[in-house]
Amino acid sequence: MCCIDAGPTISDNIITRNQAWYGGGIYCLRAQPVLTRNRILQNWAKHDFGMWSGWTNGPGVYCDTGSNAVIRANFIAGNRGSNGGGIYAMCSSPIIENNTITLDTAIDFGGGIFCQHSQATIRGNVVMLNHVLGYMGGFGGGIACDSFSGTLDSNIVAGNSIGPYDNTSGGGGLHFRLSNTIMRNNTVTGNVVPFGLGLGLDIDTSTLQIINTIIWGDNCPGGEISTDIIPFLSVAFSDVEGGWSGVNNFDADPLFCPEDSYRLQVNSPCIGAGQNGGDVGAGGIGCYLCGDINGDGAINVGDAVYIVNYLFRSGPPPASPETSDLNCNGTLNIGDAVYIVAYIFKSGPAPCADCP
Ligand SMILES: [Ca+2]
Ligand SMILES: [Ca+2]
Repeated sequence: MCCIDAGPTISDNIITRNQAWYGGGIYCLRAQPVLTRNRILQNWAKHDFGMWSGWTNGPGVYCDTGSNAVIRANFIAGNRGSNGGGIYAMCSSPIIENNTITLDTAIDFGGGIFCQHSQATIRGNVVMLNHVLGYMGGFGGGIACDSFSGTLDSNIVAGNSIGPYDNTSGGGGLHFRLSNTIMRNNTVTGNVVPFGLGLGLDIDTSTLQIINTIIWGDNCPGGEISTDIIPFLSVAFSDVEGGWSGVNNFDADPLFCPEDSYRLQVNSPCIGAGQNGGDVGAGGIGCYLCGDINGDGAINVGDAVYIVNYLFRSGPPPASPETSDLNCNGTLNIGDAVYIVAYIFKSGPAPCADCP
């Protein structure tokens, strides 16, 4: 799709396996579209033009000059290009919120999101398992920001990676260069840089204020945070593995729930440890019970009704996909509805009883 000088609402589409020089899935120029609830999957930014053939920018969504797109509640996965695997913004001001951005690949910057010469509000997203190849140095396995200003609030940035090709790479989770950013209530964890500067969070000549954020469990040789100009970095009320100087920071296992939602167990040290007694991190409190599809804390007929509504009547999605796959076959479908009915009414096996 291509939006030039336009402001359409683009919702509930599946946009998959397309290829373009810029913006494999959706390209915007001087546009103000609202993109919502789309599935933008496995698109490529690539051209095949003689000796210049190669990967290009923004394979999923590309916001080019003067685009103030609202990108909300989309599932953006498996896209591939040179920069900004899921979303690429250049000289634009997008609002990027409540999206799931996963399994996207970039060569150089921003496996999930890359904002360059842009302002953005990046809020409530799950940016997970994206990858930067980094043949000649790669930055920001999850999110990269270059000449950026904006806010990152309540995002989960987890399990993103760079490499393993070059030892000048940095920022398995996030990378900032020449940027001015406030980060509040994010969870940054499980990001990987096998070689190089390492680091969950790499900060190059930038002003960055980090509040109420978990930066923990990233697998990087240099530690959780790398920065060249420490005076412009302020970290407060945050849980940083290995510790970090600043007001009310701490270094303690955040006690994530076992279902990989990055929610916090009820005895987590992050609860109430934030500014003004708020919580630290993005994931919410309390673990999901396997089989509690509607997330009300109990397993009963309400959960059977909920999953049938979701599968057949466009009802809201389960509170946690992981704990709603009752028969543990990796998908949510009628089999799970049958399973919970059998458990409640026919003494069938307990939800997730056969899970590894
Ligand atoms: Ca329930
Ligand atoms: Ca299932």
